[in-house]
Amino acid sequence: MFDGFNSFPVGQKRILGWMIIGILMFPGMLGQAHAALLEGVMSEWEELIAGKVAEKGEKLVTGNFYTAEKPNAHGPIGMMGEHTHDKGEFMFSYRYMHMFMEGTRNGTNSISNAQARALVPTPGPPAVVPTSMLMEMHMFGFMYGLNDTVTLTAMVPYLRNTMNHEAGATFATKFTTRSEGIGDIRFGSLWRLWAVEAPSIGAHRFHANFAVSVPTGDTEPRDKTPVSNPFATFRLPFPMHLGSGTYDLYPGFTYGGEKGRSSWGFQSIGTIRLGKNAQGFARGDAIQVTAFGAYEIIKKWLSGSVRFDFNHWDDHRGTDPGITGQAGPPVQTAIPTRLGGERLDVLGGINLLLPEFMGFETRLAVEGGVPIYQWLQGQLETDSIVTFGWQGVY
Ligand SMILES: [Cu+2]
Repeated sequence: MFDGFNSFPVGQKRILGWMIIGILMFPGMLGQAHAALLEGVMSEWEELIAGKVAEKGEKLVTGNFYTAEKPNAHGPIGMMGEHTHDKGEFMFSYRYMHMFMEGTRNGTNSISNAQARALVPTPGPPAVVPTSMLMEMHMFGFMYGLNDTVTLTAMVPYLRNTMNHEAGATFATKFTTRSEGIGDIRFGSLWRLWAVEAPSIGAHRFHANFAVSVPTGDTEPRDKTPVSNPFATFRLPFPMHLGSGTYDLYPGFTYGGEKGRSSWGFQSIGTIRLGKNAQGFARGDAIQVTAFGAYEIIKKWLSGSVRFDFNHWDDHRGTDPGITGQAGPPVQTAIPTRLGGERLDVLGGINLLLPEFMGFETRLAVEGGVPIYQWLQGQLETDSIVTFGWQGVY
């Protein structure tokens, strides 16, 4: 996906990474007249649109990113960085994500445990087959409107992974492994680009997303398994890791629209891994493209949403000999060239806005869905994704 970028030497990538982080850290140096970065640059468009709405007797408003309090002023809770804040606003959030995977998929087909095992080459004992996995993530988020251009963001994840397996010639041995702990902490910023609105065309807002994650998550989790030495712990394969081990960049672009009780949005975010981690590999680069529509069902209280979320992620680059070189039967989740995939999910969501209390605006939201398309290379397929969330704006 980002092959051009991957061909850069690692040193250059590091320098590029630090340059971008540097830009992130000094948004205060902006002193331009417009809060939205592309205002003025887009003046020809603005004049064109202003002319159209003037025919209806309306005046075009530019540079307004503020949305009146309504439940769908924020996007579905499964999205992040989809709204910006005005200067001085704080937002705290907590999300709980529950993702359940069961059965193996190769290409777009579900396959049996015996077929999954046959995909894993082994000179010795037959491969272990993962049968299901639960990924739970608690996410603590923070947003702050530094000025009317830049919103700063931070996110601390806490993960718990549980994977069930079957092993042995007749799949008679069943066992579970777990990993749990803090994931990769992410720091970011949202940059307001351009906004226009008029009664007949609604509001249209554009911002850029930029974030970087630091490798705070464990890339060497261990647990006991009955298929190796039963008295020793085993280095768990890649999907059980709590972080990437690399500094990762997340550049992106977001558009949000609103008219009357309806709102809609589009967002695309990339994931670029800088270099390789201490174990000698990098997770695959990735891209996410998501689009939603929402409607305010009960005014000022409740909105519903439908979202399509597409994700593509590449295979790992390199491998970790500490995982692949272990004694015992092999497993599909330890093959780095089989970990790339693609998925399209459809999700339904509800946002609930509670009445403002002492200047504090509280929201509760839920979003859940299922994949409608999945392409994998002999890995566990996703069955369901649910996210609950709480947000408080002060
Ligand atoms: Cu926010």
